[in-house]
Amino acid sequence: MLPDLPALRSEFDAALAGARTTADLKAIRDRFLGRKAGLLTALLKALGTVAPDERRARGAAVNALKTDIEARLAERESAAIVEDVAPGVDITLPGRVPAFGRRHPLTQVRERIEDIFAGMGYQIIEGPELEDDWHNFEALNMPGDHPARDMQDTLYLATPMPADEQGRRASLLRTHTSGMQIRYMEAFPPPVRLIAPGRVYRRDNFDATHTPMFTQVEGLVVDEGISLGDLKGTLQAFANAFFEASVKTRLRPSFFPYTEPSAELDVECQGCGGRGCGLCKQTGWIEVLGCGMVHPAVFEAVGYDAGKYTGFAFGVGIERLALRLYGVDDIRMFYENDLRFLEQLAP
Ligand code: 2U9
Repeated sequence: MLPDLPALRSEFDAALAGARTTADLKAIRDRFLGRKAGLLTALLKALGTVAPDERRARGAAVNALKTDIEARLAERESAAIVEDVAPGVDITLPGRVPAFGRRHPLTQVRERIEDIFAGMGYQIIEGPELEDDWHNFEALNMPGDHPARDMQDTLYLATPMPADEQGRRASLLRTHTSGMQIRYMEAFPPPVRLIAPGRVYRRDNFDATHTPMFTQVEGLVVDEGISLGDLKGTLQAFANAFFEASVKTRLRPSFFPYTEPSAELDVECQGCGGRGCGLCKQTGWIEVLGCGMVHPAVFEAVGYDAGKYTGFAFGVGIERLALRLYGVDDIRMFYENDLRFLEQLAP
């Protein structure tokens, strides 16, 4: 008695539904399609015993079932490999895309500046944010009556100490990273070629253009025969690298107590090519940094021979540069950690 085809089909359906691994499927393939003992193979062999007038229809039905079983097995066999790899887990599902973090725009700007100067052979030095009066002011040609030392501008720490030591040993939050260059020169003889990045503090309230903390990168080069030409050439090379173009620059006279002469470096606005736009407030120029030749009084303070050595220094405010670079109109945006803002400034 030949098994009837609908029963065979139901048995196959049930077996397939229960199969998970390639081994399960192989067992099903052997049972139904096996060359020697396969049920379908047996049915096809048995066609010879079927009455001639039924043989044609029976043959077609058996072949149709065989074709169907083959197709459905093949489909499941490719999927089952997946079960072998990770049972119970469908690894063909699209993966979850992890949320990628990114470096903060201020970090990107700082690292960009660091990379450029490191590429020119500069050391990168870092040091304490808590500074003393000597390193932050006195050694930088800012004596006791200098306005920048005023309580209005500088954040001092209440450190108990004898009144006569107040001035010299006062602890303060550094108002620039220049103290690091003083420390370096106190410890090492020339030549000097370094940058000092870091956070600095000023007694400001939050508004669109001020924060009580901001980030600087300062640079210092000291050797015999260092000239204003070296400063200009270095800053031009820096500006070209930073803006990835041969940019037009200009030096404007300025004043800092620790440099003489002093200047500010402007770069032609990359947004409008110097014609004037919102980014450069219609001036055609972007103010990038302050700089100058190191004041001889600074060399004297650290014990360098001011008759023998000259040097240049510069300072960049990262936030202010980033504001101009990205066309952001409120510095506070950099500190609010609003991803809608930060993601717009992704590289
Ligand atoms: C030593 C001698 C000289 C560092 C300099 C500037 C000019 C400057 C500002 C940029 C924007 C401060 O962050 S800001 O507000 N800085 O313009 N900085 S020259 O001069 C030095 C530093 C160290 C020993």
